[in-house]
Amino acid sequence: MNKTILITGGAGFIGSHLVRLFVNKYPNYQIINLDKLTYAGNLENIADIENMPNYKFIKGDIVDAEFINKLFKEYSFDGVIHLAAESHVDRSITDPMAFISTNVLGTVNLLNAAKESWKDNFDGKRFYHVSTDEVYGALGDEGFFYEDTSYNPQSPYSASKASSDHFVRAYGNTYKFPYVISNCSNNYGPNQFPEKLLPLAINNIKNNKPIPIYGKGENIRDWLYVLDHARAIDEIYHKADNGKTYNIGGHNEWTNIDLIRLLCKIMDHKLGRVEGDSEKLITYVTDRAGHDLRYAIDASLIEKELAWVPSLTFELGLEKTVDWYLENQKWMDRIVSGDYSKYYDKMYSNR
Ligand code: NAD
Ligand code: TDX
Repeated sequence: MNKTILITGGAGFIGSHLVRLFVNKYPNYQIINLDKLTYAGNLENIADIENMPNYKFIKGDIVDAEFINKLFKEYSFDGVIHLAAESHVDRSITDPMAFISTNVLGTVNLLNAAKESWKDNFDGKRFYHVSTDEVYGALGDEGFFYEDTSYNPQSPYSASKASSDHFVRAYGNTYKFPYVISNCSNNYGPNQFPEKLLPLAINNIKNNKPIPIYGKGENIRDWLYVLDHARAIDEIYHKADNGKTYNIGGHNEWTNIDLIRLLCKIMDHKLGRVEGDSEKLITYVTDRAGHDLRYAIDASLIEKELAWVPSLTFELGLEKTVDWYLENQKWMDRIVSGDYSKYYDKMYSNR
């Protein structure tokens, strides 16, 4: 093994795709997946690689500084790719403290442990913080987020991610700590927890339940297939200079309502329904508080400097995604039979 890399949050949606990519692509890396297994963490997401010789799972909480410090002493990591986070905007509106705890304190704990572990020599070491486009705030009808767009977070979730980005850069400036950051747009694909718009809608359409659309459905998101995000992280981890930030996005903006109409059409076809049937499930509900109008990433820097581009068209990616959820009904059933139904009732019954 020529490198030991810690990936945090590897039992979640994006982390599980990244862990699989690294374990398979880099047999000479020892990949340690650290995850607390919150409601969003699911070892089923990575069951196919659990016995690989270069992979190990450790259950643990990044908020527990003592545990994190011990882990760094035990493993002497060469690199950290940090994805563990509370990730759902709606939950951040009802419980901001959990976001401050994991996203801010947890990140600073990892920074401290890495700084201590690497203090004699930063050469060849790297701390990669996986962040979001939401730190830049909301756009109007025009314009894009660039790497130097000022931060203007609008939700407790994005404020916590912005704060953690600031800490990473502050460690870079103050201690010459070796870091990179990327800010990515909305991901979609297999294994996404069904609190998020697309898997929630897929599950509801399948079960003939209302599809809740916040406000008028006019908010715009820029969608990227999850494996393309994982590929971008791989490129940045291996090729970017220290201190760099890259925006990652799909050049793929959709209003929520148009996105859901396209999804309904695909699902009508897959489920053998008459075209237009699933659209009847669309239900407009009370808007999300402080709902950001539009996100749009300018990804030209990563395209130019690292030759990364999305590999899939959106229509193909969405179809693959729908196929995965329909073929993996048991994965969804196990989630929705747990605490999810309590969450769903609380979040949607009064809207
Ligand atoms: P997710 O909610 O699916 O997964 C998060 C994972 O982190 C889970 O496995 C969870 O168990 C783990 N975790 C949470 N708290 C922890 C703690 N205290 N200690 C250890 N592990 C903990 O999230 P995701 O959608 O896969 O997002 C991963 C990262 O990517 C996050 O940092 C998020 O901000 C960022 N991001 C997500 C998107 C998106 O569209 N989903 C877009 C851009 C950036
Ligand atoms: O039931 C819903 N109805 C609805 O209209 C849900 C859950 C969402 N929406 C809207 C809100 C957003 O405009 O759909 C859009 C997408 O919502 P989410 O899936 O909750 O994603 P978003 O809030 O855009 O944030 C996502 O992308 C950026 C991830 O959850 C973040 O972790 C990531 O940083």
